[in-house]
Amino acid sequence: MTTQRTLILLKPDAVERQLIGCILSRFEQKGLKIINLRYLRFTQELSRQHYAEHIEKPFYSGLEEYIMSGPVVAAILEGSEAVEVVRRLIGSTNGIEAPPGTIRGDFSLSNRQNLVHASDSAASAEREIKIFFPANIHQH
Ligand code: FUP
Repeated sequence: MTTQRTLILLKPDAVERQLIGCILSRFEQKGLKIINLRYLRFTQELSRQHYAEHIEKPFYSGLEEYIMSGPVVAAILEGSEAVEVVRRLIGSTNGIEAPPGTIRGDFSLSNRQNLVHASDSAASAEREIKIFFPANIHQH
């Protein structure tokens, strides 16, 4: 077992629906540690940086509009195999298809307003942690 860190975002629909505590609890109950946490708003520049792999996709403009539509919460989670464990906890992208018991499966009916982002690989986690927590990369 490898201890890993991963980056999660509670997206604008999660904040608007007052699900911050509820969603963070799911990760804490699993045994993952919240080792950093912040509240922020996406700019267009941050969206293009975070979602760089999607800029050319047809859904990008809608995705950007959504991610900038309200404040988000960013957190670093740490635990055994955290990247894979967190991806399993959130469920597949589309809330309609995500299995019951997953966060998206329990709380979302959308493939855009799906409440939470989580890094999809260790390399993505490293890249994304640096984006959202640039000052802290050497402190933990
Ligand atoms: P995921 O890794 O599950 O967050 O999903 P992707 O990286 O494939 O997509 C990133 C985000 O783009 C999703 F969370 C929601 C959004 N999206 C759309 O808005 N429309 C689509 O058709 C697909 C994804």
